[in-house]
Amino acid sequence: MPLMSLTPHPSLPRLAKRWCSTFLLLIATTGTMAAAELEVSEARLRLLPGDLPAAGYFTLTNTSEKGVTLTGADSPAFGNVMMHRSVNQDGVTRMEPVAQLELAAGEQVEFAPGGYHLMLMKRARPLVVGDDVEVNLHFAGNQRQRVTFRAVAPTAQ
Ligand SMILES: [Cu+2]
Repeated sequence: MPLMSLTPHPSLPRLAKRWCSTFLLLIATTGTMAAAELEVSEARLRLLPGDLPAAGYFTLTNTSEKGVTLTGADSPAFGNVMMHRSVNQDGVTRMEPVAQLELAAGEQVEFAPGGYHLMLMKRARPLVVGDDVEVNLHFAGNQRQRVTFRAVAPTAQ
């Protein structure tokens, strides 16, 4: 019996294809905006007990000279992040999904209780008040900006 048997080589085209898609993925996830173009302040994450979703609040200012479109967010600390808006209709407050939010040059938008908010679901790890949580804001044109949110108490505004 031969000690070494001839095993088929892994197909080169397949390897090349796999490498290419990895490479493309890297390009797609490293597109970050110049920090000067967008300002995020008061980024906070309001924790609720148990598995209840957390709410993300912040103020976003478009300091660039052209419009930007916020399209969503993700976070390594949560399985699912959605962009919502609370609306009051006939005395009843309900939430509706927000697909995207356009900010003209110089415009500022506030994510705050009673209005726009990020809804962060499926906590990937336990979080306590005072924790720093990374959140990536997504913008049209495959741009993203990493923001550190501070975890705050359920009663915080
Ligand atoms: Cu919500």
